[in-house]
Amino acid sequence: MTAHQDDSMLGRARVADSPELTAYYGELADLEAGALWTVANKIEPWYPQPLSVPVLWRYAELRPLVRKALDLVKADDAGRRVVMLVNPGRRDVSAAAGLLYTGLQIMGPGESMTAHRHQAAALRFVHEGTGAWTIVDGEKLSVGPGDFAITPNGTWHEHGNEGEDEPVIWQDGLDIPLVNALDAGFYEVHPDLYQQPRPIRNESVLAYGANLLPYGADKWTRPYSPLLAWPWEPTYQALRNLAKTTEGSPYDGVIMEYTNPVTGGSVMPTMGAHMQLLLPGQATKAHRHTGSVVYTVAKGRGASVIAGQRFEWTKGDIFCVPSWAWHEHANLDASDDACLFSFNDFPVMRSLGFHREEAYPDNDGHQPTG
Ligand code: GTQ
Repeated sequence: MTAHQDDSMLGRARVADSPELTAYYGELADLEAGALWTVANKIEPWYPQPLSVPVLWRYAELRPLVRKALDLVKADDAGRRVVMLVNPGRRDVSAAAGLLYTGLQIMGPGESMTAHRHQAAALRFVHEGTGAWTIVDGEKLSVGPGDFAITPNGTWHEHGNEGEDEPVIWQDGLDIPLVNALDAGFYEVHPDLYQQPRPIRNESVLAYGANLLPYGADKWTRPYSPLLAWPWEPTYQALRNLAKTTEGSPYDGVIMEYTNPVTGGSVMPTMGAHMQLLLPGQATKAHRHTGSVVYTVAKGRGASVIAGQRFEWTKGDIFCVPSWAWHEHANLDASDDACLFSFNDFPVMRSLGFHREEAYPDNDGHQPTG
C-alpha cells in the first residue's frame, strides 16, 4: 500500500465509534437512513475490490458431470441443460466472474429445445460435438468445435443437436448478472414455441464472413453484429497469419477481437470476445485492467498467473480473471500454439468511461508466485 492508500490518512472517513454515535446510527436506521462515513471507505474503495476470485475449472473434471446431466434431466424440463460455473465470491448472483455468467450446456443427439428471448445477451463457444445448431431470429446456424456464435439481447433463439451419435457440449456466456444488477431483466417464451427458420443456413456467415461488407450493410442499425457466427478455422488462420507479422500485445500475445463488421466494434453492446494465440513457449507480461474476463482454452496447454496464483490449463479448461487482477499467460508447449478464447464486459467499461489499464511495474513485468 502506498501512503495515500492508508485509510487513517486525512481525507478519508475516520470517525471513531461512541455510545452517542451508536444510538444515532440506530435512530437513522429506524428511518431507513444511514451515516455515509460509516461505509464511505468501503463503498468508494481506492481501487476495485472484486468479490470474484480467480478460478480454474478443469474440463476433464466437469465433463463427466455435464454428461451425467443428460440422463438426469430432460432438456425440455430443464429449459436449458446447463452446468453453471460459479465463482465462490459470486454465488449470490450466479456469476463466473464480475457480472458475467458462464455454463456448459449439453444436448444429446437429436435433441432440440423451445425458443425464447430475454434481456440478457448470450454467446456460445463450442467445446465438442458436431451436430449443434441454433436459430437466432430466424437464422439457422450450424456450429462445431471452436466456433463462436452470438445471441444478442432480445433475439429469439432455440438450440439443438442434429448429430446422430455424439452429444454436443458448448459453453454459454451471458450477461445475466449484469442485467439483474441493473434490475432490467425480461424473459419471454416464443408464442409458437418454435421458430420457422429461413431457408438459408448460416446466412450471415455467407453474407459477412469474408471480411467484406455486402451491399445493403449500411441499412443495419441494430446495436449488435449482423454477423452471428465465427467458425474456428478462419479464426485460427487469421491468428496464424497475424503471427507472421507481429508478436502481438506484450500482455496477450497475438490477439484478435471478434467484431461487428459494420462498426468494427464489439459484437454486442455488453460483451466482447477475443481469440488469442501464444506462440510455442511464449510468455506474456502481466497487466491489469477494469473489466472481467472468462477464458476458455481452445487449443494447447499453458499456464496463467492471476493475482499471484498460478493455474495450469489445457484444452477445454475455463478460467476467470476478475476486474483489476494482475494476469499473464504462458504457452507451456515448446512446439505447438496455444489458443485462448475469451469473453468480457469491456464494452460496458468503455461505454461508461470505466476502462483503465496498467502494466505490472516490477520484476520485468512478471508477478512473483508463492
Ligand atoms: O441458451 O438461452 O446457459 O437463457 C443460461 C440462460 C443459456 C440460453 C444459459 C439461457 C441460456
